[in-house]
Order: sequence, then C-alpha cells, then structure tokens
Amino acid sequence: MARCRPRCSKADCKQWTKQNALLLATVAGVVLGVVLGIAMREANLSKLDIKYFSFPGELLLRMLKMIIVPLIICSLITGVATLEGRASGKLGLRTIIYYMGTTLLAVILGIVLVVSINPGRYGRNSVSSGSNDLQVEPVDAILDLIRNAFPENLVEACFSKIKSVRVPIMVDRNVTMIYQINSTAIPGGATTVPVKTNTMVVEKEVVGDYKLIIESKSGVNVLGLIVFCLTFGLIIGKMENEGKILVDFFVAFNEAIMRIVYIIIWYSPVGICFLIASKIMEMDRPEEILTQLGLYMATVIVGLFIHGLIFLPLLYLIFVRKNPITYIVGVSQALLTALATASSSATLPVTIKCLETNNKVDRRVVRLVLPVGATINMDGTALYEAVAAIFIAQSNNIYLNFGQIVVVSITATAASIGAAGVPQAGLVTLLIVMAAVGLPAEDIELILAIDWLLDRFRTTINVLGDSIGAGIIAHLSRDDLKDIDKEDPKVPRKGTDNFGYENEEDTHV
Ligand code: 7O9
Repeated sequence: MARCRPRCSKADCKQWTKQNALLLATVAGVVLGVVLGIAMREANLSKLDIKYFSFPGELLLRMLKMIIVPLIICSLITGVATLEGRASGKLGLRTIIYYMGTTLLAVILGIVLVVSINPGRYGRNSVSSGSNDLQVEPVDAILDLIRNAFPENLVEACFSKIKSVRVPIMVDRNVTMIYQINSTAIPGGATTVPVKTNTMVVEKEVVGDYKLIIESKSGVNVLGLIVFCLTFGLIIGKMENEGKILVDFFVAFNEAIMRIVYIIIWYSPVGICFLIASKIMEMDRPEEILTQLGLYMATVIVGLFIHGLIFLPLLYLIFVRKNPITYIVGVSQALLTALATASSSATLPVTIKCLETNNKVDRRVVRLVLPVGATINMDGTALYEAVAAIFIAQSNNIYLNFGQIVVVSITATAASIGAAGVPQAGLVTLLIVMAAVGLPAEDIELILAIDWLLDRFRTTINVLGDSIGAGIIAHLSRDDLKDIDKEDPKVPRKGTDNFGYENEEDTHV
C-alpha cells in the first residue's frame, strides 16, 4: 500500500487518495454512521421505523452472506488443490499451532485482567428472571460438532446444521409397575409431573431416561463444508491430468466470485454507515447499562485492545520482521466491516480481498487459512467468554480456585474453536464454559444487555487474528511455496489489483 510521506508532492497525495478511496469512504461511513445514529436518537423512532431505516445496511449483510458459501467452497478447494501434499501438511500444522497458541494467549490475558480488575466486586446489580431452559449438555454439543463435520446431505449443509435435543421419556402413571421395575435400574430415581391431554389430566412419570432427537437449525454448516472441500481439493490436486479440469474450473469460479466481492465492497461504506447508525438508535437506556456493567465492559475492551494492538502485532514483528502497522492498515477495511456487521463470516470476502490486494499475501495461503480461521480462530470470542464466566462468578461471590480457572481457560479456548459448529453459538458456548465450573446458567442474563456491543469489538479482533495469522503463516511457509512454484506453475498465485487482474508486484511471503 502506497503511503503519503510528509514531503510528498501534490500529485503523490492525489494518487494516495485515489488508491485509498475505498478505505477513506469506509472510515467516512463509520463516522457518519455514529453521528447520524446519535442525531437520530433524538427523533425517538419506533423499533419498526429503525428497522426500515437500517434497510441499506441489511442489504450489505445479505449480499455478503450470499457470497460466503460459493466463496468458501471454491477458496478451500483451490487452496488445497494447488498445494502439494507435503506443503499443505506443514501449512496445516503451522495454522493449527498459530490458532491454538493465539487463542490461549487471548484467554490467559482475559483471565489475568478480570482477576486483577475484579469487575464483579460490587456483587449483583440486576436480578435475573431465572429460566431453566438454558441447560446445555457439553457432551451433546461436542457430538453435534462431530456430526456436523460429516453432513448427511451436502446441499442441506449449505443452509442448515443439526442440533440434538434431549427429551425426557415419560410413562403413564397407571403403568407404574413398568416404571418401578425401571426405576430401580436408574440412578437418581424418578419424579412425577402432571401432563395435560385432550380429555383429562393424566399423571406421567419422568423415568429419568432421555430420547435424543436430532433437529436441524437454519445456518450454514461450515464445518461440514470445510471437511468436504478440503478432502475434495486434496483429491483433485493429486489426480494429475484427470483432475486438472476440475482444478481449472474452481480456479475460474473463484476469480468470478472475487469480482462479485469487489462490487459488493464498493457498496460497503453505505451499508456500514446505516448498520452503525441503526444500532446506535436501537440502544436501550445506555447510561444505565454503562453504570451497571461499565467495569466489565472496560475489562473486555482493554483485553481486546491489548491483544489486537500489542500481542498480535508483536507476533507479526517477531516472525515476519516487517512493519505490523502497515499490515494492519492494509486490512483496516475488513476491520471496519467486522465492527459494523459483528460477523467474521460476513466479513470474510472483505478480509480475503484486503489480504490479496493490499497486503499481497500469497493467495494459496489466504484461500486456505482464512475460511478455516473465520470458523475456528476466534481470539476475541475466547477472551470474552473467559472474562464473562469469571465476571459472573465474581458477581455471585463464587470463589474460583486455580484449578477452576484453568478449566475456564481450556473450555473457553475449546468453545471458541467449536462455536461455528454449534447452533445459536454465542449463548451456548458461554453456557458450556459456565457449566464446566458449575456457574448458574440463568445468570447469563446479567451480561446479555451489553453483548451486542462487545460482539462488535470481539469480531474485529477475531478478524485481525485471522489476518495476522495468514501473514505469519505465508511468511513461514515461503520456502515450501517457492519450491512448488519452481516445480509446477499451475495457477496464478500473486495478489490481484482491484479489478481482479494479475499484479506482478512482489508477493508478501
Ligand atoms: C464473530 F467460513 C465461513 F465464512 F463460511 C463461515 C460461515 C459461518 C464461518 C463461520 C460461520 C459461523 O456460523 N460462525 C459463527 C460464529 C456462528 C455462530 C457464532 C459465532 C461466533 O461469533 C463471534 C462471537 O459471537 O463472538 C463473532 N460474532 O466472529 O463472528
């Protein structure tokens, strides 16, 4: 990315502005969104009017989401197909070490901050209404994750994922004999509940056993798609001549999708402005929430800032030995989109474009590492979940010993990795972390009031973590990648300019 130095001529500055027009427009979109949002709060619009007002923002989200499924499918397939087995193995190992390492680092940072700041020291300041339907069984969540990795139907995987639900088995009271025989075998005994039928109220026995019902929920089953695409890409990459037509097809498909992404990105400043403005207008009594949860919010935000502005750039500096600030400026468009959409998957097209075009990261690495990163690498989410769980313990005056804190750090890391595979992830994964150390599930309501705002910040850090990871992994794998280039110059690898044409500038490896 060209930079405007203090002594640059007028022409240089003009060129800089031209090159960075999109970024400037996005920054303007964010600023305008904040100003518009604050100004329109005075108008006291109804919820319905705010929904109408946010329409241009909704359109941006819809367009980004529309492109995700074809984008990840062809990115992953071309990503592995154009890498040799040996190189992709090494790359995969580095990717996993980076994801696990940075996520754990974020969690530890979060825990250190929440324990030293102690934001829950004032005790509970809001009474939760206590609902019991929030129970989550960690075993079922993990098995669902594995089930989702192997979808029954690939087409269905593009729009729905599965979730298993435990339903208690009930028996009529007048078959007590059967129940009594059963109940001796079931530890914990049985309880009685009244169940209403069409004609009368019949007593039913809860036997203490459960049926596991597998339901499908709407949402992309990314895990299933990733597993299939990686396998498919690996196979067609190994198939030599017969597979070549398929590799070429997906390479061309990928190019076409990226050109659509460029069009959507030009619309993004408008969408971002309306998304931010409408969120600010929607805020309910911000002063009250700020005084109640201010310290907790501050802990999360300080943690995210330290991770994103100190730890991650430092890692980049250590491994790549290039200026991390230039690198971060290169992905700032993606960071702003993450802030506005609160979704790293919806931001994925923008992140890919930024890394390829501005930062010139090797395309094969971007295509492989980013979709996987958007799915399993969530540093911000992991930090947030660790802080949230310990904050809830603090506000209930529950003391967590060192062992329990270690459990929180491990479950928070695991939960952020599995989040995308679990339906209604945000809530469910935090519940798993809380359940692991025996915290009351209903207390999650304490922090829900501010979740939407913290979601934006943690998503930004999730996207930054993925981007810096791609830069580091591309740099570490540069020799392997060069070896393949020499042996088999199969597909174009370098970054593209804004119009998707080849750009012969030095690739960032
Ligand atoms: C945050 F690979 C992709 F792009 F296709 C992809 C598609 C869907 C990747 C992930 C997903 C997905 O469903 N992700 C998901 C993530 C689903 C539910 C919850 C979360 C967690 O989200 C973060 C959070 O809440 O902390 C955050 N909003 O990074 O998007």
